[in-house]
Amino acid sequence: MRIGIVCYPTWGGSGVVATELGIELAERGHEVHFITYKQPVRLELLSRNIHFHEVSIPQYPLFQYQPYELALSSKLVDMVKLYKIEILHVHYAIPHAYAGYMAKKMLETEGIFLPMVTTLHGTDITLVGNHPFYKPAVTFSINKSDVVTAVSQSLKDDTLRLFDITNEIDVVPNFIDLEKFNHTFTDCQREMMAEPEEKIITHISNMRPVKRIPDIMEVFDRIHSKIPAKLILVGDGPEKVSAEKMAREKGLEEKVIFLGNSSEIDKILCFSDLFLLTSEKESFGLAALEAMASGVPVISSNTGGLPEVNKHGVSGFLSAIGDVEDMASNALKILTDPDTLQKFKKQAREVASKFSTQNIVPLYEATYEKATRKVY
Ligand code: GMT
Repeated sequence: MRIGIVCYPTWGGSGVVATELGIELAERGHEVHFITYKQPVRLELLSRNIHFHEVSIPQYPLFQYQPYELALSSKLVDMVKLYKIEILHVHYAIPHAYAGYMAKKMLETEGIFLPMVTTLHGTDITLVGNHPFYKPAVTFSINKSDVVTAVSQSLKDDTLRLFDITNEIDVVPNFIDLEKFNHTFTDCQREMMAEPEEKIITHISNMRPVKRIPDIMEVFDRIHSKIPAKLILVGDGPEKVSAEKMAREKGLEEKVIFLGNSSEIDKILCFSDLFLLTSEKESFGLAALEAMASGVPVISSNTGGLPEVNKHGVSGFLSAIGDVEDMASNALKILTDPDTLQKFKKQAREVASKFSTQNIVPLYEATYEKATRKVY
């Protein structure tokens, strides 16, 4: 099939999922066209089956806000016609589903019928999308999509609770390329990060308030007071500065390493012993799945879709949001006994294997077939 993918090209789960999906679909013989304002960060290599079309917005002094939806929908119309794109898959409802629907309607006037699949990722529903300023447009674009998918049952339930939905929603969980995270590096370069006796705790996110970065620092402080440990924080965002301040105030500046954004997540996870994810909201928790696929157990909050990914007592432990004492005690349960750590590492990988590319990508292909049947 010729598939158009619209996503956010920046660091962040929805863009990563869309990019990895496009790469996998191309490997399975589809022709994939990414249509977005920048080349997606994880799209390092353009192959014969992968194309990237940049959406540019001409700057005009009259506009206080540049009309991205307009530029995107016009670009979609052009690309669909030029490359004979057969299906449009938009990731993140705002504003992609809205722009996609406008493109669909414009194409219809020329007798071109474009099926559209919308994938809901999380904050487009739970944080931003239900703001009264956006809600009518988000509801409309979900209801007008030919097929709607959500990345977890929890996100589906939230969508049905928060919006007036008349459309069906299919759950298609996020997926992981297990091979990429099956560390075959002979040298994980652990010694660059920590002393041999130190355990390495990792957190990866875009460091927005929803991730509760102060909880990460509190949990680590409690772990560090009991065993030698280092904390590696990967990513960048508004909470980074206060995390740096907290590390200094707690006298942990030598023990907390800020790595910034990285495209070498697999290598960082290779030498990690434990992954922390303390979020207030998390529709799925792709970062937790990446950790599990690397054999890194996860200590997380029990919000949203996290219990669907991180199995309590198997791949790690779940705690109530903000319960840093429980999180630290669970972390120590795993870290202080080498046999327990090995057991959780193995189990984390086993749980992750349920979300393999091979298991999940065919579900997306099936949604494309379903959307096509709806339109024709
Ligand atoms: O919160 C993030 O890390 C970014 C955000 C996004 O929109 O890119 O992630 C959302 O989508 C990811 C991919 O489906 C999910 O794994 C994350 O759980 C979800 N984030 C939230 O729900 C807060």
